[in-house]
Amino acid sequence: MIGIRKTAVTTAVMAVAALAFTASPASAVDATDSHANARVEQEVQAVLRLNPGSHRVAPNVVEVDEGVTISVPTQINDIQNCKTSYLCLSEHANFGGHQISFWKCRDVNLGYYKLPDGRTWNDQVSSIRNAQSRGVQSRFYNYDGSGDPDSPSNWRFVIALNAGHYLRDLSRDTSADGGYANDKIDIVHVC
Ligand SMILES: [Ca+2]
Repeated sequence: MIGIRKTAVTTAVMAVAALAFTASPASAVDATDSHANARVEQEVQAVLRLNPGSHRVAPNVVEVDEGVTISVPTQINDIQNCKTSYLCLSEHANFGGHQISFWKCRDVNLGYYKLPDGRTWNDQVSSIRNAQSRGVQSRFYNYDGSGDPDSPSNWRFVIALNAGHYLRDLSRDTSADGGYANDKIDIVHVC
């Protein structure tokens, strides 16, 4: 019984994931054209100001570090795109809110990057899409609260996500270090 259910869920997840990665809503693309509204502009300027060394790469996207981008939703309830070969972490469940995305294999401390309202990205992630190449696994960690946050000896494993899959609501996914994975991730092992 359990085996059958697992198979069904996996198939459904892969089908929806494929849709999510290929779908490119016309409205979202149009809205990121030269007509970015005042809120988008204000938030982009805040991201630029709060993340030293960053630069704008699209009307609603700022590259804050090599291979790391922060994007603001063009419409409040937009589901942002997650481009092929990117790992995309969203502020809200169902891929809503602001997004921080990665395309370079590295370990990233989310505490170094800021949302437009000044919060750091650690403890904020609620959903994840992994649109990297097949066979790649991303891993996510929680800083244990003491010692060097950049030292893996101070990280606790939370959850992993293979390429081609997503987690749409981390408040429903258990964390390997106890409790649930929502608003907990601090460190991202992109690949
Ligand atoms: Ca944490």
